[in-house]
Parts: sequence; C-alpha cells; structure tokens
Amino acid sequence: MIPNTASSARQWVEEVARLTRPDRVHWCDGSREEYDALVAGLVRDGGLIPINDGQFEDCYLHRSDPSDVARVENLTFICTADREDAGPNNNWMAPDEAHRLLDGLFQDCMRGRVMYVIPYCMGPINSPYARCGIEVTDSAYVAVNMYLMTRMGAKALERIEREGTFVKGMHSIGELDPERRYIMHFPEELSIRSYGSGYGGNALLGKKCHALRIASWQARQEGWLAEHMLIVEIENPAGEKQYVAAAFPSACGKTNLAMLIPPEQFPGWQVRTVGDDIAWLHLDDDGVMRAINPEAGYFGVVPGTNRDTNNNAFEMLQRDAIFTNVGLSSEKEPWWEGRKFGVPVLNWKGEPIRSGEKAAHPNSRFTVSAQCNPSYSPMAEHAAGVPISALIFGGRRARLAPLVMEARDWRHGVLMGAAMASESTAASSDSDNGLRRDPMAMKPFCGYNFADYWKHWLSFGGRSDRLPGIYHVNWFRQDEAGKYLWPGFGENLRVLQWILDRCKGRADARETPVGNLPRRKDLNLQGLDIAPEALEGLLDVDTEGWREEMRKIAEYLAQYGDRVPAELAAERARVAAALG
Ligand code: SAT
Ligand code: MN
Repeated sequence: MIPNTASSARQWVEEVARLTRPDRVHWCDGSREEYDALVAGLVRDGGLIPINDGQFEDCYLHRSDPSDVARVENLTFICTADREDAGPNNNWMAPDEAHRLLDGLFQDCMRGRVMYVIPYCMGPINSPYARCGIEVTDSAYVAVNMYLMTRMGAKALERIEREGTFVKGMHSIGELDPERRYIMHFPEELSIRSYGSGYGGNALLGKKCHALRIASWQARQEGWLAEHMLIVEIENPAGEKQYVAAAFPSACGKTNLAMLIPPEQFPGWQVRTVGDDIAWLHLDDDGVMRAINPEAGYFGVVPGTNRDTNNNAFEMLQRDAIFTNVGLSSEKEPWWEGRKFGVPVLNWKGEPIRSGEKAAHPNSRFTVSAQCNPSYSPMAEHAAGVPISALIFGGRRARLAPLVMEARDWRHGVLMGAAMASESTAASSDSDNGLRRDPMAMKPFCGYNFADYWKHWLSFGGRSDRLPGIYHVNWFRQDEAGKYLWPGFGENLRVLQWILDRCKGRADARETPVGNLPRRKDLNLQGLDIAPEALEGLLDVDTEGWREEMRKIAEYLAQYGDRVPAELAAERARVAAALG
C-alpha cells in the first residue's frame, strides 16, 4: 500500500527517512494480521508481556521506562512565529530554533530500527468533520496503540491521498532520556515533533498533540471547537435520547462518566459512550451543536477500576487490551490498586512488591478499542456526529464548587469554563497536588493563547440561538475530615437527569449570583442514602468564599493582559458585583 512517488505523503515520509535513517520502513495497513504480527514481535523483544490467557484473551502488559510515565508539560512546546500566539498558557520556542534542535535529535536516530508509517483518521472515516494525519515512529508499541485507538491504515491513507493535506507527526523514542525529551507543535505548519518519550499523550500523536493542540488551532480558524471532553448518550425510559459533552482534567473520571451504569432506582435508563476524552464540536446548518469523537479507542486510567466503579470498563479489559505500568498478581494477571481481588506480587517496574508500596503506577493505563466497550454507542460512528444538549465543565475541588450549577447564558458559561480549577493528578509529571486553574480542562492542550481561545468560545454566542446549556459540576467535594460528600459514579446520573430536564425546561432551580442551582426537591434523590448535611453542603453557595474566588479569577485573567476579551472581563465583574 505504499503510495506512488508523486504523493505528498510518500514524499514527506521519504524526507523523514533521509533524516532518521531507519533500517526499514513499514507502511501500516491497519489489518488485524499486521497488529498480531507487531504484537508477536513486541513479545519476542520484551516490549509486551503476555498476561494470563485463561482470563485475559490477547491482553498484554507494557512496562515503560521508569522515567517516562506521564505527559511532560514542562517539555511540551507550541512553536508559533509570534510568541503571543502561543500565550502564557504554553511553553514557546521560535519555530526555526525548535526545528534546529529537533533536526539534530532526529538525525540518524532510527538507525538499527524500523520506521512505522501510520496514516490515521481522527473521526469516522466518512465524516466531513474528521481530519487525517500521518505519524512516523520507531516504536512498535506506539503502532499497536494507534491501531487500537484510531482509525488507521489503508482507509485513512486513501482519504489523505484524496484530500492532499494531513498533519505531519514525527516521533522517536530516542534514548528515552528525560534530558533529551521534547514534545513540539508547529500549528502554522500543521506538524508535530516528539522525541525521547514513549508514553501516552507524548507519543500517541493522534491524541493530545493532533486532536487537541493542533486541532484547536485549526478549529479556531475554521469556526469549530476541539475540546477535552467526553461525549455520552443518555436514553430515558420514554426512549428519548440526549447527548452531553463534559470537560474534566485528566484523571478526574471522564472515562467513568462516559461509561456510567445507571443506579437501581433508574430502571429503563440507558447510558452509552460516544467518546471518553476528546470532542470536536461544530454548529450544523440549523445552529445545532454536533459532536464527533475523533478517537476510536480509550487510553484510560487503570487504578480504581472495578465492577462497582466502572463495570463496563472492567468487562472490556478482558480481551485485546494493552496494560501499561500495572503490577502483576500471583496468577500472572494484571493487578492495580482498587481491583479488589487477587494478590499483587510484582510492581509496575517488575520488581517484587515491598510492603506499603503501590503495585500499579498511579497513571497506569489501559489501551482498548471502543469496539470492546459493552456500552459503545453506534452513534459514535455517525458521520454527522450527535446533537449536544448540554456542555459540562468540572474539576476536582474539595471545597467551594457545588455539586452542580447552571450558567444563566452562553457568556456566563464561558466564564465558568475559563475559571475552572482542579486539584492536580498523576496524569502529568508536573503534578504538585495544589489547585491549579485549568480553563475548560484545556490547560495542557490548547494550542494557542487562552485569551484568543476564550474569544473564540464567546463568538459562538452570536452564531446560534440553539446553543447547548452550560453547567459546572463537582463530584469531589469533601467534608472537613476529607470524606467525599457525594457518592459519585452511577449516582452522577441524578445530576445529569436534572441537567437534561433543565435543557428541556422540565426542572426547577434557584437563582444565585454564581449560577442556577437545584434545590433538594429539584433533584431525583429517590433511594439515595445521603445525609441531609452532606446534601446541604453540596448545594450551598458560600458567598464569602465565592467573592475571594472571583478575586482570584481576576488575578488569573490579568496574566493574559489586554488580550482577554472585554466581554469575559465584564462577565466576571457582573458576577463579582452580584456577590456584593
Ligand atoms: O497520556 S494522555 O495525555 O494520553 C492521558 C491524559 O493525560 O489524559
Ligand atoms: Mn485526557
């Protein structure tokens, strides 16, 4: 399936091969046979370890280099001609300097290695909203992950040849040396260069690098949005289907919410997954916001996954899954904290477990095709995407943010998103357990200046009168003793039900300066065991705390200087004034 010499794809790949000097070039066709052969090769050289075949059919364990276990935000750069276009939210390097640096690293780096060429399509292959790319990589592990997570191979190449444009992604694991590790983006050239890491979002270039950083740039130019959002389908007993898209920072439960299992008190309700991490949102000709999931698989956090927290994920990990950085049990099964059964004997580095030590790395992950998800929605393959009723923002906040609040209008919703904050998690190597501002859960992923991004978000307000409602949720509120006030997981459907009913004008709320909140009676709490004080805490608005929060938001926005849209600053001032 190697394209002819006139093809721009072929010419670019040849150029990369001249720089990197691989022993061999392998164009991936995306077939199952190819996947099996790549897996067999990885098993031979130790890159994948087969795990208990009785229980887990065709499942494998990968142990990454211990220095390479998460995204590296401090080594991730946006390289635009004008530094201001990258903004204070990104590390920046001048494009020619970045190219010089990366050319030096890539030169001859694939000697003795195979170069895999992976044409891929982000989004349903026949969707007008989908976009293609080619990743070249010297990692077979990356190739098999891309097979599970994207639509890759011959079909994608066909589309690339037809369209003539694609995002160019160059990846090498290099020496896996943290001192020689860079994740570089050139949005003006639609290209990505990633060197020195084999992990997740650093290396699977279709995901954060293309579908968020580069795509957010393209989306701004073309009038759509590329967001760090799950997409979920909710069907009520009357057979009414509604869709919501929700943004949470990495490792805050997007996968669990996307695969939610309704509680017992919700007979007849069905929840299906359209996507668990990324949504591309477009306005259609009628002004309806429609979403596609550019991905075709999941790279989900493993620890904590069990039959109670996410039975669908638990089920889908029984076959054709790759586990990265989990421990192994005495039965040679993958083991992680919160799995609830089995005895761990080896930690994620493959060493005997010492007492008190965690078996799985907190950012250990599973890779699995969406086809294995028992709750996968057929609508995820729909070329036109799904109509979105509500957009939800959420963070991990022990204090202040209530269980749920509704923005009074689009502009207020954009402020809610821009003001998001969350406690840090293991998904980034720069985590420090503090609270950080993470606007729209895009802090690590927006490929341009946040001030311009907020302006772009605000512009939708004038483009349609059928926009989705905007909400903010917080499943992570704690009491003074550090105990979670809300049970979370399946019970989150109670909050989603209120949101969806609000969108249909069927539920009540009380107006507060920070947004509209449900009263106890507005929520379906039937059969839920929750203390009245807990509920009170969850639905309370701490006016003094919010005044302080509004001051902090003003300080945060001030970092972006004059570029902050006046409309956003005015909206913040309006809320602050309403708080008195
Ligand atoms: O490593 S990834 O960036 O793909 C996972 C995440 O942090 O969301
Ligand atoms: Mn993510």
